[in-house]
Order: sequence, then structure tokens, then C-alpha cells
Amino acid sequence: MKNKKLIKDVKQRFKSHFNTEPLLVYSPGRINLIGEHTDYNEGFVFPAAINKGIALAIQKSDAPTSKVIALNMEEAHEFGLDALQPLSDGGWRNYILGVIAEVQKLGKNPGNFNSVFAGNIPGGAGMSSSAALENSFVYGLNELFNLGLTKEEMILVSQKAEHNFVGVNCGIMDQYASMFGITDSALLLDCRTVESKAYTIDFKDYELMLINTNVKHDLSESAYNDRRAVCENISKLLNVAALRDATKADLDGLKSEISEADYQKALYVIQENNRVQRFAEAIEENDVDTLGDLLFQSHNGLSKQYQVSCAELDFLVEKAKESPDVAGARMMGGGFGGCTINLVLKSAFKTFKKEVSEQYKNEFGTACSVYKVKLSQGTHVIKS
Ligand code: GAF
Repeated sequence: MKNKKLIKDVKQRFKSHFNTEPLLVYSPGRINLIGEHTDYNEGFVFPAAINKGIALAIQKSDAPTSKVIALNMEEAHEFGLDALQPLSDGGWRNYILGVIAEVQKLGKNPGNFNSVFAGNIPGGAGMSSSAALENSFVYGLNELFNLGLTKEEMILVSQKAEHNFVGVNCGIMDQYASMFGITDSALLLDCRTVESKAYTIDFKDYELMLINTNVKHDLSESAYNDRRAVCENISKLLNVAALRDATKADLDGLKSEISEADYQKALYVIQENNRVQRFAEAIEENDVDTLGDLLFQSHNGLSKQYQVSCAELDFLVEKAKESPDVAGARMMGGGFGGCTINLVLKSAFKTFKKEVSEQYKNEFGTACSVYKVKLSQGTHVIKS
């Protein structure tokens, strides 16, 4: 569904249900060019906000409770704002409750509200529908109740909501990209200083293709938290604040104390951080071959060393390698399903799409989905 229709639908439902004009907020999902599982290691990432996101219609309410309608699911939740706790099997509700609870922890007290939201980010695709949802609510509440939060504070609220109400100890990449995205640009983000440099993205004869495996394997959340714990444990053993500060030589000195599997994971993080820097240089030099190589290397590390890939993602990357029209490809996001990101020759986009879709169907018996995305502006109010 196009964004225009998404926003129109959300607004219409709000008006027909609550009989008043809402504030409209749009918050995008994100892609990530390179730099996976480096954010919580205080390293570098290279994400961009995209033209798929969450639209939120929200307004103050005099009622003693607040109400949220999730239009995609045709579900609703009504709740008081006191003593908020995560709900077991709360699904989308916990992202919103988490945001409110984290705002309250900052000593800010939004009042009751009514809201309707809907999204067009494919679920489980690794394109950060969660961060978009969190950001849309914290942004909407901040505007509506004049809470005085900066964007930097808002993304921390969103991240903590995910830690404390959803149970995923995520880094800051997704919330940052969704909040600070810039049209036609990707952001080289230093996750330690939380400062970024915008790069206008134009791959000339090439363009980005996302291929969604349409699978999300169950262990993704627990495995994510496990990976983070491994990295933090190794940082402690090395006596550094985060793996961002470690070198391969440091790690080699620890070989007798950690398992080979954990050694490889930490080594991946150190190498991936370095790849992000080289990717930025290759963008400046318009060097598509290097960009492509770095994508393939990143995937290899994610699959073999960090062990967060799966058969479906590996298959798609193999097919990309076999094609003379694809400069590079890798899995994107947390892993265990979701999308690959591919750098594909513009003139061969259609043929590669057809080829890879057929091959995927033959191999797994289910369809993959292919998307083109535009790099877009971050979370903002829509003027009606
Ligand atoms: C998920 C997380 F939310 C991010 O913080 C990041 O760690 C990513 O996985 C992996 O790079 O999207």
C-alpha cells in the first residue's frame, strides 16, 4: 500500500471512530547498507530510512483511559496510564505501553489519548517496523503533550521500550535511522557518539533490491540477546568498554580463555566495523566492485562467524553471487530470516528478480518478495 493511502486510511478511521481531528505522524522503517550487529558494540552502521512506515493518528482524550486501534490487525487496546507493565503475548501493544512507561520514567506525564495506527512495512522482514512504531508514538505524544523531549531522547525511549517491554536488547541503529532519516541519503552512524554523517546515495548503473525470504525463524530474539551477551562478556575479559575498542591482536591474546565459536563472533564484529568504514570510502570513490565485495564479505561473516543467517538467506546470497548482474548482496538486520539487500545492475533488475524468484520457489516451495525502496525522511508530522 502506498503511503498516501496509508495516511488517508488512518485519518479516516480516526475521524469516524473518535469524531475529532487527529495529529498525524509518519515514522519510516529502515534498510541497512552495511554494519550488522555492530551497533550494540558501540561501532559503526550505515542505515537509511525508507518509504515504508507507520502512520499514526493521535489526539488527547478526556476519558479516564487511552485507546489504540491497530488498523492492520483490526485489534484495539484500552488501558489506564498507571503502573504500566508488559503484557504476556501483548504483541504490538507492548511497544506502545513500553514507550509510555519509558516516557514516564523521565518524569514526563502524557495524558490520556485516542489513536489509530497502520503500517506498510512487511512484518518480520528486518526493516524495523518495531522502531517505526515506537518512534511514531513517542513523537506523537511529545508533540501532543509538549513533553519537550529532543529527538535524541526520543530514540532512547524507543530503544528502552524494546529492552524492557519487548525483551530484545537491541542497539540504537533502527530507532536512529527511523527518526533521523534524510531523503536520498544513508547515514554513517557512530553508535558510540550517536552522531552521523549523511551520504547521498546514487549507485549510478546499480540500484538496491531487497529480497524478502518471507520467513522469520523462532530463535531470532533469544539468539539476538545471546549474541549481545557474548560480545559484552568478551569486552569485559578484554577490559574494554565495547568490542569497538578491540583489535584482532587483543582477541588472539584471549584465545585460550574463550571458545572458538565466541572468538569468531567477536572477530566478525571487529572486521564488520572495519568494513563499514571501507564501504563509506568506496561510496565516495564510486567503486561498485569494492561495495559489492564488502557486501559479500559481510554476509559470509554473518553466516559463518556470527551465525545469524539461515538456509533461505544463504541461498539468496548464493544466487546473487552466481549472477553477473549483481555486484554484492548480504542478509540485512538481526538475521534468522527477513531480507537480503542486493546491489543490482539497473538494466538487469527485472530479469534478476524473475530468475531469483523462480529459483527460490523451486528450492523452498514458497515465494520470496522483491522490493525497491526510496531513501526517505525520518519521523515527522504530516500537515493535513
Ligand atoms: C536489529 C536490532 F534492532 C538493531 O539494533 C541491530 O543490532 C540489528 O538487528 C543488527 O544489526 O535490527
